[in-house]
Amino acid sequence: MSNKTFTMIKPDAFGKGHTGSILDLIVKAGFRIRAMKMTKLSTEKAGEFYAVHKQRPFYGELVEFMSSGPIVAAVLEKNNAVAEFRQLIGATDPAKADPGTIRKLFATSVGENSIHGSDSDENADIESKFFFSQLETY
Ligand code: 3AN
Repeated sequence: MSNKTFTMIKPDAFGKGHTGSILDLIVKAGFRIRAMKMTKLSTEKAGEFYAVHKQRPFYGELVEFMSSGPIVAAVLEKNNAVAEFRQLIGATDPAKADPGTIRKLFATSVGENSIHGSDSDENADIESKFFFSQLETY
């Protein structure tokens, strides 16, 4: 069990001005921000980030959406961070997400679901390094 996870506030939530509210929920849930940046992914970079989903039918749509506008990427720290954060963001499909979760509050569809959270310690590490150098992580 590691104490770090990686997140992105996705273009839908960023575009609707929910970044501040989402960061507030994350901090109030006890996560400490260890790295953070606002950026915009190229289609190449989005494709690379989601390469594990290359064979899935929604891959093209996902890459297009994730490169459609700015995102905020961050590394978060808390005990049992990966599992606790996935609980905070809720199910992939916002219609199935528990009340009070970030996806229930802000997301509109399974594709445009407002926020990413790593699904394992290994992926948290890979995803953090995709966005942040050691110098940018505290
Ligand atoms: P999660 O983000 O909850 O770990 P994954 O890993 O199954 O979910 O999917 C990665 C991303 O792919 C999701 N966050 C969502 O944006 C997109 N996605 C997943 N399933 C679908 C789908 N059926 N249609 C469109 N996009 C999808």
